Amino acid sequence: MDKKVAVITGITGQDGAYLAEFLLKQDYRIVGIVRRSSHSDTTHRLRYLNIEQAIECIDGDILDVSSLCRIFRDVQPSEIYNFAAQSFVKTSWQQPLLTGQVTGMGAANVLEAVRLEAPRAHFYQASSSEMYGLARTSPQNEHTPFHPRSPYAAAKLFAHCMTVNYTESFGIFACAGILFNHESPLRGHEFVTRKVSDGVARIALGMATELRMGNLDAQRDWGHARDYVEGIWVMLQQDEPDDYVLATGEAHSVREFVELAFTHIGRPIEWCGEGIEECGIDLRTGDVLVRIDPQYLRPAEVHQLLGDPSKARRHLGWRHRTTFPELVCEMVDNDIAILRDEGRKPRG
Ligand code: NAP
Ligand code: F7E
Repeated sequence: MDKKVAVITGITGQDGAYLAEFLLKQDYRIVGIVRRSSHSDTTHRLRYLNIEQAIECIDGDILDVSSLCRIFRDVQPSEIYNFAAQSFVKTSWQQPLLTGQVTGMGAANVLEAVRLEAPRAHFYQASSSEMYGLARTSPQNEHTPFHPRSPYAAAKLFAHCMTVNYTESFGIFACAGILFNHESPLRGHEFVTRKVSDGVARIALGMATELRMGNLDAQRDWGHARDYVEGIWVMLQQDEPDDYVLATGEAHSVREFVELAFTHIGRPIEWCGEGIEECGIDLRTGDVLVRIDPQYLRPAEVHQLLGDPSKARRHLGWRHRTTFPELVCEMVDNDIAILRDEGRKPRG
């Protein structure tokens, strides 16, 4: 039997890399769309997972429909995963139009290329729990109304609606996974979990003395990216397209994440002060390890997100495996290992 062929946009990102690793184990041929960059090391996550050589990377950009049409025509994929996006919420206030173009219109471009060149392919859109924003009810499920709070969330909502519309209008098999935050050692350093795991690792190794944070009281439903890409794949194996929430069903605050990370390196902290005067103090030495820095606050915060993944459990048989403490410890241990390795490399 011929191999199944998957095209992944955003393959150089966290989810693209983990999905590629998973699909290789299912014996897929994998084509990754990689945008042009002036530096050569865009595939470091694929290398970290030791799969770089097994992937066919093709130049393309989701802002350029002609590149998408060319690739879909040549490759004739059975499955298309659209992960490409400007995905950092904070940046979306500084670059709202670019975020709208890439995260919103970019998805519409991919859908249009699917309609024109690969109408029988199964399509996945990376929708986001950020679309719930100022949610009216908790936990959030597939029926919860959306209230986007950032240009990123507004762009994702446009892409989400277009995905539903392409199924309803053209009969395209298009699924949107509404995914709550998922993290890993491959997470970008600007996101809060990786910022904390890297910062705490540096403090553990004596390479830094403090960590500067924004809103410690924000709560998120954090899972592990490796678990979530399996749920994404199962969505595209169903007989009918549908939308699913993937989440753990547990919310934790940024504060809890920070506390667990410091406890893990044997330097538990206690909190003192209020507002931007608040700080985290090392229980043993009395040193200030965490400070609040207003530059990390957002113009409009999403205070709490908590997902209800029961539809995915019922219909797809999916559930997360990695617990919150396991995630925190894995990320901190990984950053300690990376920093130690860098320290061992010869200089020059
Ligand atoms: P990520 O690590 O930020 O990866 C984003 C990817 O998009 C990168 O490969 C990036 O390429 C690529 N990209 C950006 N602009 C592009 C363009 N114009 N053309 C082609 N590729 C472009 O994101 P992630 O965490 O893996 O998330 C994957 C998707 O799921 C994103 O759409 C994100 O918004 C969504 N999502 C993520 C979460 C989460 O918690 N991780 C939750 C819900 C939804 P470069 O490497 O060249 O920058
Ligand atoms: O922030 C708070 C911040 O940037 C989480 C993306 O993958 O998930 C992600 O979006 C929370 C926010 O992720 C800092 O204010 C406090 O409340 O890690 P984040 P995000 O905004 O939730 C969704 C589902 C996506 O779809 C997105 O693509 O943490 N926070 N202090 C901080 N955040 C950051 N980045 N840095 C801080 O110092």
